[in-house]
Amino acid sequence: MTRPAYQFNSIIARSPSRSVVNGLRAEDRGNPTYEGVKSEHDAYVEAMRDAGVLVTLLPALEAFPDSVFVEDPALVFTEGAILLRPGAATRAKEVEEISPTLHDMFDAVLDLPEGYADGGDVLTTRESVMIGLSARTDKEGAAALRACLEKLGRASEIVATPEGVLHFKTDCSLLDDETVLSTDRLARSGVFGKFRQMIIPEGEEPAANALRVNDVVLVGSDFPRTIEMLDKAGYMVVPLKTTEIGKIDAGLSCMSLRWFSDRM
Ligand code: CIR
Repeated sequence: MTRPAYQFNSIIARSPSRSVVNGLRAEDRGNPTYEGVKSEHDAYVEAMRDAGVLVTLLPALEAFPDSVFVEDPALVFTEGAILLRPGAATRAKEVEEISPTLHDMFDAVLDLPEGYADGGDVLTTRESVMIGLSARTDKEGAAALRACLEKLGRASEIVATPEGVLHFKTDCSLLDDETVLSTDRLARSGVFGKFRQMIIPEGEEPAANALRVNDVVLVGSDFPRTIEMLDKAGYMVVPLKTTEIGKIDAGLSCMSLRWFSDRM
């Protein structure tokens, strides 16, 4: 039996830069403060350690406001890493910045050869890797990514992200190997046919970007009805503040690359 898709012993995170206040956003709801993002990031790293993972914390990169969101320029698995081609021009060079770390930590490091793909569009489940098409991940990138995943022995499928939603995982997360947490708009598209689905209460859509790590589910603390729903369903919820990163369209998966390393 293969290991659960949410079992991790290692993550890579990157400290936020002061320039994070200029992070990309679809709609301007005011700049986040650096201090606020830093404190949300510190609590996240601490929660990860408490969940039992070894944290590799990379230094802040002032030239890249969104570089704290390390999930987007790469993908990591026990079998190896893939350097992606982020769909936002200001984020493209984050790949070069994370590349040396991945080459140090993984035996196999593949490069996406063409197209565009962001890690935020990729949901790893036990059976397959779901790749959501979005404004950041195009068909060419998704097809090239499938080929890279095949080299790592991973089955994959290409799915749609609802119109106007930044990333596929903006609207969903894995709760366990049989269950996803999803917004109603994404669930209605039928992509999660094989899964049990828990639907985000109306008005708390940003809570969908939660994160299962080992025994716990990290959930934004601004979303009490989602927390209550998961708690009642028996999940061990760790609420974390995401108010500041939420202003630049980020949630809990964005701030780490997670994998089970068999080097440990
Ligand atoms: C961006 O637009 O790229 C950042 N402001 C937010 C990235 C969030 N990343 C993620 O959901 N994986």
